[in-house]
Amino acid sequence: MTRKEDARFVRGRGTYVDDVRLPGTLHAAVLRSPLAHARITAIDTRAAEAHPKVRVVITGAVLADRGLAWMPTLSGDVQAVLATDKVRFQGQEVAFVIADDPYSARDALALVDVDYDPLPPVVDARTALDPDAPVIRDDREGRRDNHIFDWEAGDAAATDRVFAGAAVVVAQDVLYPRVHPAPLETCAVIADHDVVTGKLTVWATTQAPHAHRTLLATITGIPEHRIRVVSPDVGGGFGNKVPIYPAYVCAVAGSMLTGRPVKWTEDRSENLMATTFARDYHMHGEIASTVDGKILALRVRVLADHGAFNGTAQPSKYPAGFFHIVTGSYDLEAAHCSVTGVYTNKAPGGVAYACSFRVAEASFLVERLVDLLALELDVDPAELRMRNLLRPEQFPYTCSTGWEYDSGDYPRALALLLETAGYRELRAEQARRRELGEHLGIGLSFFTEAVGAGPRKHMDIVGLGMADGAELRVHPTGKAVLRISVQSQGQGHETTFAQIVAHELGIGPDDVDVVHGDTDATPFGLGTYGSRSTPVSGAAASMAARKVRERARIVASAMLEVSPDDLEWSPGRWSVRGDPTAGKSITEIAAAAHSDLDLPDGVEGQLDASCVYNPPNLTFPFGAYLCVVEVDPGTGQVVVRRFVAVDDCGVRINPSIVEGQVHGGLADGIGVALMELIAFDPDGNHLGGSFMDYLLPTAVDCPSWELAETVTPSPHHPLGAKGIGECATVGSPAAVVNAVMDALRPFGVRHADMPLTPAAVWRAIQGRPLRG
Ligand code: MCN
Ligand code: CUN
Repeated sequence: MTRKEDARFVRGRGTYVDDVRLPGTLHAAVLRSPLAHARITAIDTRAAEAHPKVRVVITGAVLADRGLAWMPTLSGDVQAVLATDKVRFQGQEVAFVIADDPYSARDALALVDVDYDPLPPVVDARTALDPDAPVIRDDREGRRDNHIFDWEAGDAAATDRVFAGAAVVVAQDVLYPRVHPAPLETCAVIADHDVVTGKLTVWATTQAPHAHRTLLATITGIPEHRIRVVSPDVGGGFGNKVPIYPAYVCAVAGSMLTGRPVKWTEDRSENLMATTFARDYHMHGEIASTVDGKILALRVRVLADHGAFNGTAQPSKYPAGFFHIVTGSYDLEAAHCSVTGVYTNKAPGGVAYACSFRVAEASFLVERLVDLLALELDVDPAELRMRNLLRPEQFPYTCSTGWEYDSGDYPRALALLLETAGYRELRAEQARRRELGEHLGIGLSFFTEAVGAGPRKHMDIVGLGMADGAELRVHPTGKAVLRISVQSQGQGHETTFAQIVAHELGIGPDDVDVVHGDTDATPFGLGTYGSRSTPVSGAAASMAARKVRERARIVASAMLEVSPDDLEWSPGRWSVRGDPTAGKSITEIAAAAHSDLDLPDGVEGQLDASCVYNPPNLTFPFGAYLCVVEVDPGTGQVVVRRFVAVDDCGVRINPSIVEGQVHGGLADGIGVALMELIAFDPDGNHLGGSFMDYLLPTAVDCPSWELAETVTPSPHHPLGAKGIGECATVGSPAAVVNAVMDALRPFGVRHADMPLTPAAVWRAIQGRPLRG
């Protein structure tokens, strides 16, 4: 089925926040810090306020008077809404200017005079804990360092014992650099506070409208039932639109101050400089094995750069997200990982960009280590993986860091990959080409993803348990409307969720409309990230539809004057067991449920049903990827020749949407591996503030993807589906980097950090690798 929403998108009829026009709207612009670390000694707003079109200039002091200068982050920290004491990263919000039009607001920024007293910045996370490092968060009571948290998983002692006895140990420092989700639509908001009713309506481009409503209530003190968050069409999220940003709070404050709607739209540089980044993990990994390549254990230490405020968006018990899935797809005797989070003078946030809460970093590290082990043992990396993958009979499998993998057949996926790619022939071609002095590289990766957070007992964000609601209304004519808590940013929920209901009720997907992105019109839920929509909300939709089906059975039994137990279901119809001609369709039953029929007990009239789905576990999709590159040693240029991907996300609701998700994620992987980087100079100046500097992959950089699939249903999801949205972004960077390292093997290169730009590759060949 093709995507329902594309009919409006390809006609330019989508409605994004910027398309929302409210009468009397004022426009805002944000004044940002030019320095990475400085004390603010004075702010003079008089000239800006004198601008004929400026209505209000909001500073930290104005917010402080209303208790709004600081706001909670998603990780239990606080973040400055507008700086009062210091600025802590370049691009930090200092003042919010509201004017009659966006151009005047921008112009007036130049009229705000801020005196800064520069402080030395912490730019390299590896120096953040030095005793003489400048203290970034001197606002924190009793804390005089840049330390945020220490966290560990696994059994350290058992792991040390296995390492002590292991014949082979390979170690490597691996940087997963800071990258950015960079959605095409930047962040935007319109806040409209009605002074008469006290109702606040916020149009925002968000992935989690309900969570934002709760947060806005907490921050502003406006009662939650008087807040409505509307997230219309969203032009890409990739995690960038999970948090609340300071300008959103300023827009609310601005609307309360002016009594008018206040609109703010970020530009590209602001988005790249100041909104949530991804990764920035300095990892040290060790892998232990026997001489014949049985992998025994993994030991990992991480230094995590969280920027100036700890605003990572992940379940609160997991400060390093799901990084402890670093054991990957292998059967290990022991594993231990520890993560230390530090503050630096960089933009806050973290985790975003199709990462599944740090599975991206974990998966990249273990797949690099396995390749390095193959190099050390001089065995084929495919062979080494095949020998060590979990076997199907081991599922459900509890790994040494505590995850319970629900289902999988890993050897089958790897075998399919090798066959689809023609692995043996590829290796033969590589050998031939090497003799000609050409540098073909073949890289593999195998990943296990963990998506679909909760269960709510173990997982919450700011105290909100991770479960999702769905409400299904069936109209008298049998047409249905599904209301869901998750919010599509391009994933096609209007199509797939209609398909889920259609499948359960045996009606056409065109007979089901999906409503999302409006807190007044949808049930509460935690929203779309961590590829949780299908595993959690999809399950809620399915269970609500099954309740409708059961209700329909009772109505049908009254219509047919038989016991409900004597009815059997076939798609779209309840009929008398053994007599398929005596039956009633869902459409007939819906009409009867709204009619003057005497309804039996258990049906109040109508067929509507709802469900709050609390997942029993995450789902664990997996995949095997292979990348073929050619490297020009003269220039360091890498060209991706082929990319073969086998994905298993359980039952696929819409195969073409799944393929689209995989295509996008593979492109992300090429971007991260070869070109994307948020870099800083030693003063903390941000060096990637436009798409000229922050390179995104285009079609030219991508080969024609070669996809294959296996289907291992999730045993606990009602439809057997697992999430797919982030799989390819998680799994693909390792395949690309492993391919480049394979190509560089004749030069004795073992490892080089991403992004493998021509300069980085050339330096690696020269034996002088660029270091993060
Ligand atoms: N699907 C399916 N069968 C499955 C699994 C999924 O048909 N077995 C369908 C789903 O029903 C849905 C799509 O594939 O239409 C993705 O589903 P899912 O894996 O549940 O992921 P989410 O919908 O929760 O999307 C979130 C995920 C994340 S976290 C990021 S980041 C990301 C991604 O999706 N951001 C995206 N893909 C994106 N795609 C687009 N176009 N834009 C983004 O911002
Ligand atoms: Cu980690 S980016 Mo997605 O979960 O929104």
